[in-house]
Amino acid sequence: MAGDNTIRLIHTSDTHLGDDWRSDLAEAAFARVIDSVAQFDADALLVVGDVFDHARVPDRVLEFYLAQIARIDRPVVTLPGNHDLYHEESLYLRDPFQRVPPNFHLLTGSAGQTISFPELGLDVWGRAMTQHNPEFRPLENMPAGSDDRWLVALAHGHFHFPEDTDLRSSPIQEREVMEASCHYLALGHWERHCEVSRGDTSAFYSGSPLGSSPRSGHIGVNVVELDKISGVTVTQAIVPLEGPLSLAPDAAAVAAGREET
Ligand SMILES: [Mn+2]
Repeated sequence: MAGDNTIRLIHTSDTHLGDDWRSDLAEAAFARVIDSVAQFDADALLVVGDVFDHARVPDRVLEFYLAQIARIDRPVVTLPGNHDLYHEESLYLRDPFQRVPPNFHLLTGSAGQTISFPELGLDVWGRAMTQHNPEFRPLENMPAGSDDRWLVALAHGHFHFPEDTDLRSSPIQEREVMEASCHYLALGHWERHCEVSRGDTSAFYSGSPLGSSPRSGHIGVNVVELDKISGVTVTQAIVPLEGPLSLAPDAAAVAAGREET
């Protein structure tokens, strides 16, 4: 099963904007994520939770996020995580989010929500986290996929390996990944890049831009190819924080990044 077109997505998470310790660095890293969307000619950007470090970040930081999104003309889908929960006191309900760029999309449905991009043949699904506890299951209620559209699921939570005996908050179980109906499962919550594909489901943590890069002074993002012939291919791209970006992907850097996984 696959979509009947070919698209490319950039997947990131855990940008922690407004981090009290290294706010400037977190912002520089996210600006570079935005640059990478154009560099890799991606069709959309996925930001899978913990976009902001805590609920009290100043409005300036929220405005920074939206201004960065406004720099590109591709859809940007944001999923709230445990640092930026979606509830009645959520930062996503504050004033700056009353004036969002047209390409900004926020998953707000706590029981699950699909945002469709017909021009891309793409459905993006996710559950907005309202509480970070063992009862919240990020993959619960994922809809069935269709035969002619890509289904990409966003989930912010903790993947449980078979040897993990204690149940963590926002758990994601191996069986749930294996049985997931999506073509690609874009995960957030972990700092590091990590593949947790099971069965026919391609599932990856992007890691945070800075935490996932094996090279200092660089960021890592996941480049996700959804190809109607070859299916799903995920590559970790390593992008320098400063300096010009080449228009073509840096193949050597991409290869170096993969060795670290
Ligand atoms: Mn988290």
